[in-house]
Amino acid sequence: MVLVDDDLLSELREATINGDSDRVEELSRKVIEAGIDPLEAVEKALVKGILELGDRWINGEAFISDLIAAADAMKVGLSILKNEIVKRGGAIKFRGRIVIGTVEGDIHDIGKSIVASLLEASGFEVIDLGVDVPPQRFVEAIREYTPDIVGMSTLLSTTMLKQKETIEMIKQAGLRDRVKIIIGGAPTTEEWAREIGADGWAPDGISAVELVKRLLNAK
Ligand code: B1M
Repeated sequence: MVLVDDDLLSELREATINGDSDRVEELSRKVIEAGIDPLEAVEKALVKGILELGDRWINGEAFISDLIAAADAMKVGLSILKNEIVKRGGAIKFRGRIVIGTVEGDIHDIGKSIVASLLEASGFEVIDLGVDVPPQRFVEAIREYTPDIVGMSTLLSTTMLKQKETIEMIKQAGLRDRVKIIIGGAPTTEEWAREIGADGWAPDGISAVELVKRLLNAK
C-alpha cells in the first residue's frame, strides 16, 4: 500500500502515540523517501503525537509509562529526521556553540531535544547537558565549553525558579557577560524571561533557532 503524505504523517503520529519505536523508525525513513519536509514531520507527527497522548494522560486515559514509551519513540524519529534537516540545510560550518539542558528537578526533555536538534540542523554546535541539570553544572559548562549561548528548558512551574537560580549563579561566577542566556518550555513566558534577566525566550523550536540567530548576529 503506497502511503501518501498526509497518511504517512498520521501513521507516524499514531506510531509515536503507541510508543512503537520500530514503526516510527520505518515511517520516518518513508517520510524522507517521500520527500516530505522533515521539519513538518517533526511538528505535525512527532510533537502532535506526544501532545495528543499527553492530553489522554492528563484525562487519565493513558499512563506515564505510555508517555515515556512515546517519548522514546519520538526521539528515534527525531534522530532520523534531524539528519535529513541537516542535509537539506546543508549545514557546513558551525555558526555558534550552544550549551542546553533541562533544569534541576525536571526530567522533561522532549522539547529540549527538539530545540537541540533544530539548532544542530541549522548549523550550530550543540552541547546537550541532558535533564535534571543543577545550576552549578551550567556554570561549569560555560567554563568548559565557552559557549555563545546557554539554554535552559523546563516544563514544571515549580522548576521555573531553577532558571532564575541558574542565571544568578552564572552572575555570581562572573560569567554573565560571556554568554547570552535563553529559556523556554511550556510554562515559561517572555515576561518570565525578562523578569529573571534572560536574553531571550522562544515558544517553540523554530522560533528558538530564529532567536539564537538574532542574538548571535547581535553579539
Ligand atoms: Co509531565 N508534566 N510530568 N511528563 N508532561 C507535564 C509538563 C504537565 C503540564 C502535565 C499536566 O499535568 N498538565 C505537568 C506540569 C504541570 C506544571 O508544573 N506546569 C507535568 C507533570 C506534573 C509531570 C510529573 C510531576 C507527573 C508525575 O510524576 N506526577 C512528572 C515530573 C517528572 C519531573 O520532571 N521531575 C512528569 C513526567 C513526565 C514524563 C517523564 C512521563 C513525560 C516526559 C518524557 C520526556 O520528556 N522524556 C511527561 C510528558 C511527556 C508530559 C507532557 C504530556 C508533554 C510535555 C512535552 O513533551 N510537550 C506534558 C503535558 C503537556 O504539555 N501537554 C506534561 C511537547 C514538547 C514539544 O513541548 O516541552 O513545551 P515543550 O517544548 C516546546 C516549547 O516549549 C519550546 O520548543 C519546544 C518544541 O516546540 N521549548 C524551548 C522547550 N524548551 C525550550 C528551550 C528554549 C527555547 C524553547 O531555549 C533554551
